[in-house]
Amino acid sequence: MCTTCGCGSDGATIDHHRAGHPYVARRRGAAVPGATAAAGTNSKPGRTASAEESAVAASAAAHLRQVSIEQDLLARNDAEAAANRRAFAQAGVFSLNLVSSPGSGKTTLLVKTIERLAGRIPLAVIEGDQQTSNDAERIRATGAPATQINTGKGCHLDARMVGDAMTSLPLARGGLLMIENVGNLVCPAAFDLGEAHKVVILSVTEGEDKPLKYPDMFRAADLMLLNKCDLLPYLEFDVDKAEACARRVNPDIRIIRVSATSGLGMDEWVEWLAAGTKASGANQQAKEPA
Ligand SMILES: Nc1nc2c(ncn2[C@@H]2O[C@H](COP(=O)(O)OP(=O)(O)O)[C@@H](O)[C@H]2O)c(=O)[nH]1
Ligand SMILES: [Mg+2]
Repeated sequence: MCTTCGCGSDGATIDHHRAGHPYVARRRGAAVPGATAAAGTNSKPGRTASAEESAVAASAAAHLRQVSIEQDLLARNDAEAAANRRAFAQAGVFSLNLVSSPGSGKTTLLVKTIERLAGRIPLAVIEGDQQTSNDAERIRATGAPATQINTGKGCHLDARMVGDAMTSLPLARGGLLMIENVGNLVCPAAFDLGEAHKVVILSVTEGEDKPLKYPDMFRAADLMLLNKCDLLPYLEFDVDKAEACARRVNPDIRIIRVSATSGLGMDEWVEWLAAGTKASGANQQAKEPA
């Protein structure tokens, strides 16, 4: 269950492509632990609570239970994210979590990025969508390995899904793992996958004020790619205003203006990726005994 919208993740499936058959994500641990927090009724001995008092007590108990479930859920996700992060560090892999609304151009950007990195950096991709393996197929068409996660009714990837999916992907030292999250500017902000950075993609057809409307996501991201800049001549979109909105919620966010289709800004993005993979690979090598 998602803490934000209450959606479930029990129906998630992972297509371990190389295994040649769909794989149902294994369930580690128990289902969401039932919270048993009980609220006191504040009643005195010998006095029966009024209907209003009972309703207030029931509402308080429900609220406590909800808070407790959310804490359990996020704590469990954080533990699994920490395990993923250790695995990435041990493997010397630079991992990114690409988040955005649907249609901002994540898969197109990935395809173009893979084409530019060909022969330079070993990489793999995890694709997240509610249904279909269309995006994994688009990635595989480039020659890169990709695993598709279908979240069913779920609106975000969680650390468990990523931990399971990466078992069937080749992760080379000094390599790159790019995770395309489910298109959603809300819930993926709350779920750490163990990634080095969240990269938020905003496209110029979405409106300048999206960072103000969905601040959690822009606060959680270290880099914003402002995509589809090739369309600017045809739109009333104020780039400076969009960037100012992003910096209002996250003064440290780095921003690169790009167009996946025209190639604008792609050199800067690719160099950012290359620097990250180099640092991740070098960090690990430094820890290995000579
Ligand atoms: N004009 C333009 N269209 C783009 C660009 N990037 C993606 N698109 C288009 O946007 C649509 C959604 O792209 P897709 O990569 O599927 O988005 P995703 O849902 O975020 O993965 C497709 O029709 C793409 O061709 C871009 O830089 N410029
Ligand atoms: Mg996509």
